[in-house]
Amino acid sequence: MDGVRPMVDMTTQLATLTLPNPVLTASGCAAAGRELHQFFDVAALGAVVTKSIMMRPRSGRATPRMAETPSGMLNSIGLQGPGIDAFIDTDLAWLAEHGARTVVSIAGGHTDEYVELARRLNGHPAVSMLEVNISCPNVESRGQVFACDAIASSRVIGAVRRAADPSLPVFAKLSPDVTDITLIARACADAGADGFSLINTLLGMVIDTDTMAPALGGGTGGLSGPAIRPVAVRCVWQVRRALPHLPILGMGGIRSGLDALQFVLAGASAVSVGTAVFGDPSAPVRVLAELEQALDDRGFAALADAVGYAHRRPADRLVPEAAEVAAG
Ligand code: RRO
Repeated sequence: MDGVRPMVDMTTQLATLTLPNPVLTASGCAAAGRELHQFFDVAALGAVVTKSIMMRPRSGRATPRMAETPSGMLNSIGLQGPGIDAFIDTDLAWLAEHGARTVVSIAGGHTDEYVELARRLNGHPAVSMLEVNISCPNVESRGQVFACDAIASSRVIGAVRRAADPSLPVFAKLSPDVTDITLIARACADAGADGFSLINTLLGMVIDTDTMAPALGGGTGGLSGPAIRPVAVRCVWQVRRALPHLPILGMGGIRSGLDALQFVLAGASAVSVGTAVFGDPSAPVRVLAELEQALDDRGFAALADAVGYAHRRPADRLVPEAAEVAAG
C-alpha cells in the first residue's frame, strides 16, 4: 500500500437491487443497526440485514444463549424479537430515517406466516430486499427445519415470491446442514428465488464439563465465526457452479477483506459480516476498505469482474497480475 486510495468500482447487483458496495451486516448480529451506528454510519454499508422477524413478539430460548468455541461461537437465541408490527414502527422507521438500505430477514413456523410477513412489508420504502430465513422449525412437519428439505424450502420460497412486491428481490437463506446444498438451491430457484444468502450457522453443541450438561440453555446452537468459513466458501462455490445466473450474498466467519475476497472469488456478489462485529463493531467498514484494497492490488477495476473469478480456467483469466499476487 502506498497510501493512495484504491479506485475500484465497488457497486454490486443483487438481482434487481443495485448496492453502492458489497458489504452488509449479517442477520442476527446487528439487530436493526442502531447499536452499530455509534461506531459508523450504517448508510455507508451496502445494506443492513436485520434480525429475522416473525409475526408475533418472541422472548426466545432459555439462557445461556451463547457459548465460546474454538475460532467461533454458538448461539441459541431462538428468534427473540418484537414481532412485525413493532419492527415496522420502530426498527424500519429508524433505518429509513438514517438512509440505510435494508434487507429484512423473515422467519416463520409455517408457510402462511412467511406469506403474511412478506405482505406486511410490501410497499415499505425502506425495504430493499427480503432474506427468507428457512432455517426454522416447520411446526406443521414435526419441527423439521424447512431448509433441510427441498420440497418444504420450495413451498416457502414460492409462496413468498408470489406474495412479495415483484420489484423486491427474494433471497433464500440456506443451511449448510444438508447433504447437497445445490439440491435445496435448485428447488428454491425453481420456485422463484432471485438469489441466495449462504450460509446460516451450523448446528452444534458444547457440553460444560463442570456441570456436565449442555452449556446452552436450549441445548443445541448455531456455530458461527471463522471456524465455519471454509464450509461457507465451499457452499458458495457449489451453488455458484450449479446456478451461475443467480446472485449470492455470502457469509460465514468473514473478519477481513481477504476473507471477503475468498467469498467473492467463489461467486458471491456481496458479503455479510456477522460474528466479527461482537469483537470489533467497526468490522464491516474495515472489511469494505480492505476488500477494495485487495481488489486493487490484484488489478481489478471493478468488484463485478472478481465475482466467481476462481471458477475460471487459467486460459480465461483476464487479469494476469492476479496469478502473480496469488503466488506471492
Ligand atoms: O435466533 C436464532 O437463534 C438463530 C437464527 Br433465527 C438463525 O437463523 N441462525 C442462528 O444461528 N440463530
